[in-house]
Amino acid sequence: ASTLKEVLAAQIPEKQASLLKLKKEHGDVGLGMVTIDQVIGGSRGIKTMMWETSNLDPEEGIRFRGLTIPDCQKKLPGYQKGGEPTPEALIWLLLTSEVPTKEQADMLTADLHARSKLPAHIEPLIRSFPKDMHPMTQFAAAVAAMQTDSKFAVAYHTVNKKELWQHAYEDILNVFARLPEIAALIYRCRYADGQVKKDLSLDYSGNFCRMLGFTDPTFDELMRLYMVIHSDHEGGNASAHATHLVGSTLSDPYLSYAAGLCALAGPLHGLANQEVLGWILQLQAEFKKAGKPVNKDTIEEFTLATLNSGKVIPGYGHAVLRKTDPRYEAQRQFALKHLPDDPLFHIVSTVYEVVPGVLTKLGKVKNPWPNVDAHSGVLLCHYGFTQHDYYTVLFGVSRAMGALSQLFWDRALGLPLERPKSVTPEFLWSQATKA
Ligand code: FCX
Repeated sequence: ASTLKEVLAAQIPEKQASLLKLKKEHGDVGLGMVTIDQVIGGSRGIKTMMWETSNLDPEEGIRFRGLTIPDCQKKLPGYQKGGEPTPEALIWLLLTSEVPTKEQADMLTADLHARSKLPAHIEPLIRSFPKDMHPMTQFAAAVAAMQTDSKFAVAYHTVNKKELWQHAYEDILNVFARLPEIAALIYRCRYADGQVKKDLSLDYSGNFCRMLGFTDPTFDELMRLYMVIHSDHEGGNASAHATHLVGSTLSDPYLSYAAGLCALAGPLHGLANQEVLGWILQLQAEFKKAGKPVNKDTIEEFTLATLNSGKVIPGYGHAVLRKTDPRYEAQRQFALKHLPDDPLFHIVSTVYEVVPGVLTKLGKVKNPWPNVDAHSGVLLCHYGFTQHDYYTVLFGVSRAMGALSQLFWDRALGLPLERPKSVTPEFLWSQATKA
C-alpha cells in the first residue's frame, strides 16, 4: 500500500493545476457583497478563505471531506471492528480526502509512534511551569518551544519554495505525534505523580489514555470519538483560522499551531468545555445546599440567574450552526449507550430540554441549541476524568488534526500571505451616508 506521503505527493500537481485554472479563468467571479454589519460584527458569513478539509452547514453541521460524523463512524476503520473510528484514520481522510484501509491507518499509527519522542528540553520545561499555570497556557508554550525542531523553519532558508511542503509535512506529522505526550505530561504533573507511562503497542488514542493514567477500554473508545469529532470545523473558527493566518506568514507549523491553541483557550471557543462543567457542578452544588431538586423548573431558574448576571450559557449557541450540533448528538448517543444512568448526564439532558427555550425567549440569540462543548465534560467525568480546567487541552490535541491538515495544503498549494483590508470608522460612516 502507498504511504500517506506518497498519496499526497501524487495529488499535489493536479490540485495545483486545478487551483491555477480556477484563478486564471474565474478569478473575477464575485461571491457576494460585504455589509457594514459584517465588518463590525466579526466578519460573520463573509466568504474569505478556502478550506479543503471540512465544511460546516448551518443546519446539518460538519462534514469532514464530505462525510458526516455518522458516515465516519460507519466508514473509517476503528481500533476494533465496529468500534469508534480512530483519529489516525481521520487524519488520513482529512489530508487525502480518501477513506484509508485498516492497513493504511495502522501504518500511520506506527509512523506517529516512531515520531513521538519529544525534544530533550520539553519535559523539563513542562516540569518547571508553576503548578497553577493554566493547562492551555502550558500547552501553547510547550508547542511553541518544540519549534527548535522545525524542519520547515530550516528549509525556508535552504530549499526552493516548491519543496517547502515536504518539510511542512514532516513538522505536521511530528506535531500530531508529540501532542499526546505533551498533554499527558501537563496532566500528570498538575494532578498526579508526574509520571507518564507509554504503551506503543496500542493506537494513538489508547496510548494517550495510558499516558494520562486511564486504563478502561471504553474510555479509549470515548477518546477515539472525542479526537475525531473535535478535529475540524471548517476554516473560520478562531483556532483553525489563527493557525492558517500565522502559517500564511510562513511561520512554521509549531508556531502556527501554538497560535491556534491560544485562540482555542478563549471561553467563547474551546474553553467553553471547561466552563460548561463548571456551570453544571455549580448548579449541582447550589441545589444540594438549598435542598432543591434538579428538574426543569429549577434549571430554568438557574439559567435565568446566569443570564441576569450578564453571563452567557456555556455550551449553547454558535456563530454558524443553527441546529443542535451533530457533535453534541454523537456524544449523547455515546452516553445513552454507555452511561444512561449517570446523574450528570441526566442534568445535561434536562438542561437540553430547558435552555433552548430560555435563549429563544431572549430574542437575540441566533442559535439556542447546544454545541459540542455542552456534552463532552460529563462523559469525561463519568470515567473519573474530573479536572475540568484541563478539558480544553484534549480539544487542542484533536483540533491540530484539522487545522494542520489544512496547513499542509496551504503550503502544498503555495497559498499567499493572508492580509484582509481593514477600514476606519470614518470610512464606514462615509459609505453609510452615501447609501
Ligand atoms: N448565552 C447567552 N447569550 C448568548 C448565547 C448564550 N449561549 N449565545 C449567544 N448569545 C448572545 C450573544 O452574547 C449576543 O448578545 P449581545 O448582542 O448582547 O452581545 C447575542 O446573543 C447574539 O449572538 P449570536 O449572533 O447568536 O452569537 P455569536 O455568533 O455572536 O456568538 C458564540 C457565538 C458561540 C460565541 C455564542 O453563542 C456564545 O457565547 N456561546 C456560549 C459560549 C460557547 O458555548 N462557546 C463554544 C462555541 C463552539 F462550539 C466552540 O468554539 O467550541
